[in-house]
Amino acid sequence: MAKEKILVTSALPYVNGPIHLGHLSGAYLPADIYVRYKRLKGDDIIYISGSDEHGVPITISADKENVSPQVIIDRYHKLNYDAFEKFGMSFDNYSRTSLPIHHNTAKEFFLEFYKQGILKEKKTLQFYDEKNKMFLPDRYVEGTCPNCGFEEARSDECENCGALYEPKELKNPKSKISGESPILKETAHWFFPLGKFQQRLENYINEMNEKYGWKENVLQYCRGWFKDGLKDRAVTRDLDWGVKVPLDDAEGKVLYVWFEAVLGYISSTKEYSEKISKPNFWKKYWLDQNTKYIAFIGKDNVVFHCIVFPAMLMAWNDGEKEKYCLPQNVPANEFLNFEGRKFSKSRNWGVDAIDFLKIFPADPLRYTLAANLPENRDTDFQWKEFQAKNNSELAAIFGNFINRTFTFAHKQFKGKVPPKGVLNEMDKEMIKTISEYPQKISGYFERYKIKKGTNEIMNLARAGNKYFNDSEPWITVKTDKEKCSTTINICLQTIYTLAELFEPVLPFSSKKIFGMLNTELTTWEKCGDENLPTGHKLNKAEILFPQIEDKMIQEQIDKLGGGESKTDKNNLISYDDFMKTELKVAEVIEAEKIKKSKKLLKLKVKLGDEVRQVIAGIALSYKPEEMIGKKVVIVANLQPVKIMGEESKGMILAVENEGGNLEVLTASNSVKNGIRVS
Ligand code: B3M
Ligand code: ZN
Repeated sequence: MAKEKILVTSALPYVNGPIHLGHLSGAYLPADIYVRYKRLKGDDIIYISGSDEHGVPITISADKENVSPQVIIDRYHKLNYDAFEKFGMSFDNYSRTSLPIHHNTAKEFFLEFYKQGILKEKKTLQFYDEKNKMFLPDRYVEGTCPNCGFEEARSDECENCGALYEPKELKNPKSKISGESPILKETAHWFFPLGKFQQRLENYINEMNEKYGWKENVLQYCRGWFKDGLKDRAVTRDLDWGVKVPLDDAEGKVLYVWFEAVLGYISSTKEYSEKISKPNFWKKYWLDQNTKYIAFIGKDNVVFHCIVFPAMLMAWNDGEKEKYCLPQNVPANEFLNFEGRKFSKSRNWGVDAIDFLKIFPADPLRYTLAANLPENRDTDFQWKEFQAKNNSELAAIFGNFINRTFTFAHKQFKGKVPPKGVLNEMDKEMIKTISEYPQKISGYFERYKIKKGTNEIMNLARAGNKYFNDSEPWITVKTDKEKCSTTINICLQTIYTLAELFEPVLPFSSKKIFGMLNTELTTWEKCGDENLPTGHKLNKAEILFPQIEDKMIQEQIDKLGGGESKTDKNNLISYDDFMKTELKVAEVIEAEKIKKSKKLLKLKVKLGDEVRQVIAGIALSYKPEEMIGKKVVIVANLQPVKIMGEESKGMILAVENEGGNLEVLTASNSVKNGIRVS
């Protein structure tokens, strides 16, 4: 097969905190496995990423700690860089968007669009904090979503229902800095005409999908955006941290973080070119329409990589200068949850990559994550499963196969690869399997099915163990030494193949195995039964995957969720405090949907003689008619509130189940309405 020229990028993580396991399994591990695999195939590939060091996520973290943004980015850039290194990420370059090379690249793009006349300057009303004399972009304002009633919605976008709106539509806006209600003040911004590119973007995505098969989840997101119609997007913000808008009349304005962050892929490649003293090297990848550009991201970044960034590149390519390649595929992953819930720093739920890697080696984590990647749906990390993957698969299957084979080779054949004799059917079958395996795994990795590929490689280790068992070398060593010699030869060749195929997933262990085999890793294609010549000297075997004891896992589980609330006495409430909350059983007698809301149901419930109205965010999990007759538990003495114009007196208790649906807590029919839960 002809060698490919490939450019791979992984999303640039915001450096407002440490990356956690969810990040690793979204945009990093799958990319690294793909890149390592492609390198072994001998393709011409470059792998690029870096830190996203601008934007409101950074300035808010800095404000919280009362330090400058520079302190935050320096701290977390280093921390994440180290975590990635320990995890075995094999970036060719890991840059920072605060570098001059990036600022210049971003300004160049802005100015090109400005000169082309496609940026529109518009006056808009923006939230402004009068106390602190500053505009409040993006996450600096929180309020109630005008569409679904979600109370932590951002100034122009709701994370809960995905609605986009004008800041003036947000209800009860509060400044995150002063806590006060901001005013709306006029300010001018530059807008990129996304709508103008809609047709071309649709054509581009359709064409790429037809040629290269895009993931269904990614196509769904894009179609959703197209259906709503693409609108002009402001590409500047009133902030002083970021890439300054390169125009005279733009004091106090920077480029919108997303506008410049995606260009970070280009500037990181440029930085690499400078590091290797070949300043034009980046052009070889970016400025060739035949480059296979693959952008690995998490699902929350789809719109920016499939719509905004391609539109920007199209706009640049419309100009007089060089032409950039667009992403050929964007294999975005869904999310990884942690022990059944979303990762949450504030609730101490999850584990940071760097903390994990201080206790456990990288390969068992890489394997556990790879075997369970959220490729098509959200998946879950569980400590016990991590332990089982290490002990019952890596150690008991793969490690055991290597150990028993090496033990035989050293004890019976003086630590040398013994010759093959006459082959029986089982031997021939095993040789056929190992020579076919690389192509089989390629079939998965080429289509970004990393999870399936990883699990299939472990199946080869299973097949190796079975072959060992069925060949009974512990018997043939006494009865038929030539047979025994054949078995051990084929097992060693299988180990070679496994070490090669597992290199992308288990790079550290693979390296050790090649050390044990006293040879080097060559290329993906070179698999089969002739890699280790007869008489080749082997090194001593070492334990690759030490057992992870229950105690170590339990210690980790005990840390979860606890944190402050567990140790901090102040978070405990007294019996009297608890009794202040009146939980009561209430029967639902009427239920209807609230118009304009996907999530809310309006319920009439009966508590003894009293009938009252309660608004509940359960419409995605229950049809109105399913609720009628249910005896639910409500917080009965909650202050009444208005949700989307409807009064709500009380709150219904519900839990989220494994599938992410809500289940309301109910009492049986024999319990009377209005009775207190205690
Ligand atoms: N920094 C979002 C994130 O960290 C954003 C990605 C940028 S990719 C150019 O999740
Ligand atoms: Zn909403």
